[in-house]
Amino acid sequence: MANSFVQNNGVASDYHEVVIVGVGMTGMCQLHYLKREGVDVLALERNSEVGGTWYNNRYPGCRFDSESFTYAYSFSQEVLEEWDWSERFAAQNETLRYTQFVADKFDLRDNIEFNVSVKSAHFQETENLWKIRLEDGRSIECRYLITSIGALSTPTLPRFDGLDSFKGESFHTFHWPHRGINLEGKRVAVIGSGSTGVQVVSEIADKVGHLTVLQRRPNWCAPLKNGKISPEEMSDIRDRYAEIFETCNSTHGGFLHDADPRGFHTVTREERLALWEKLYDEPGFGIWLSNFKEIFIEEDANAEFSEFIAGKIRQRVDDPAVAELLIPKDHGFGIQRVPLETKYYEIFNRDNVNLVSLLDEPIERITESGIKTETAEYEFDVIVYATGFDAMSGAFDQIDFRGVGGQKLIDKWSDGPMTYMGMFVSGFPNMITLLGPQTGSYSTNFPRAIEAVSSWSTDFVLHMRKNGKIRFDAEAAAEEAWCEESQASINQRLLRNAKSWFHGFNANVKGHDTLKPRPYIYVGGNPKYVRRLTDIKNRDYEGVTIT
Ligand code: NA7
Repeated sequence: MANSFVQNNGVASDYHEVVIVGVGMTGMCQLHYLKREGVDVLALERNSEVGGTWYNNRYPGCRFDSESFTYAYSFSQEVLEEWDWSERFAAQNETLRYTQFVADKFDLRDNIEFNVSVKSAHFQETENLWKIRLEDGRSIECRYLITSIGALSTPTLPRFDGLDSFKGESFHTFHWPHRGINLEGKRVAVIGSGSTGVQVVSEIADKVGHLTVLQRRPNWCAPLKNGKISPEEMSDIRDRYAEIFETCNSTHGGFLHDADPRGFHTVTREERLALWEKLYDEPGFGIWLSNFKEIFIEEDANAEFSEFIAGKIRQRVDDPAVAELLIPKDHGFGIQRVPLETKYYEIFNRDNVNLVSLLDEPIERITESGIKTETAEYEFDVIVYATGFDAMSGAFDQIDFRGVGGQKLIDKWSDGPMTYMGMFVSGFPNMITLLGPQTGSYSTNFPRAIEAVSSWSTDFVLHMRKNGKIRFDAEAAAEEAWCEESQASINQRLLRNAKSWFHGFNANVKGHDTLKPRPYIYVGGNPKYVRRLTDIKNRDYEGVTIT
């Protein structure tokens, strides 16, 4: 690994042209792209392995809801030829193995330091460098700092009294013990009914003694319809990879699924029902993304479709009272992230599963032996918190980022993020936030967006080099305009009303327990986002001051 040392205030520190923080799917891609261009790059990873999300999350049931073969990296024909996916929606351990396979193939580990946490990153104005301090006391300097620290990498626990008093085992799903845990015969509580909670409870219901699902607001879930991929199917997929990625790059969400071209109002109700029945029966996010566009824009269209899904829930859950508890009343289908499920609703027909609605009986405290709600006391051996993440900006808040004039990023973002394209933050020169808030990636099948932004930022670093430049910064006006454009992309859609992590909302985190005035996501779609990036590059990096 190329590296050199610079003297700073008499202290020698490790120097690299680029330092990447975080080596999940995004950091790996960025590292590979820079490495193959011969850039001196070091990547820092707090885990002992690559993989990010797929390394950390070990809870039972953890798997893709993107089709495996659309989630894969497309940049290497060799990897596409050599890697077989075993399931349409691969489980966590398979995806982790995939990331390790890619890391080995491109010798990425040579440029990664594992088990290191970044404590702070301060921009050095006179030298135009970033000084990064690690938790172990060392420091590293770099010309360009690239963050790929994850959108959902800061788990959050509820703010209940007595959290530490529980005598049994309890953990957040993100911290599910890597050694595994035997739940046989145990009384298990799972708090939370987002994508994670839904995956966990569906997987463990028939393996535990008794399962209590503690649900605050229900979500609209739809069938995943997973299945094995046979060798013949894999061979067919391999033959079609080019076409698959071309399609993904052309759709709003970066999936094979794309909106029905017909207008909601131009077809009859029977035709709408026929489409919905078909989509409900098909694998993946089709039910969300291959629907009529109006579902996400018009209240009435959304209500009609939500009622269709409510009917499905009523059909699948035996007890009508339980079915009603599982049907969201505060938001329509697709306005929040849709959990994809495998026999989720059917678990509530089992004798060993019960549902506690926290809207009816909020949790008062955690006790030594379990959970006390306003109306009852429950005893458990294990409590699982599937309570989500301090999304998108949470990982940034963990590091003391300081830009020009010592400005703290956390202060700049106190009313919500301000970025240019989700990639640059004005006043924080020489920093690229690959999966930062307001990137196009959040409304996209991640790897499709990851490859686009990593490739763009690689070109950008090479452009800086080629032109002998050493400093860039986003223009404040460009940043302002991007915030407005991101907000406009949200305002057009019903999701503007969602109280969800899409908007950085998290009732468990001080400062995030009310909606912020600024947007966290850009939902204009991947093709439009990538076109914007291309235009910016073609216009000599418009909106970025390069000196
Ligand atoms: P989510 O989608 O943020 O879900 C968190 C769940 O936890 C949700 O049902 C919350 O209910 C519930 N929650 C959070 N705090 C509490 C408290 N204090 N009391 C009761 N219930 C609570 O996170 P996930 O991990 O499921 O999914 C994150 C993403 O990972 C997912 O979208 C995929 O992209 C992968 P609430 O809705 O706030 O009432």
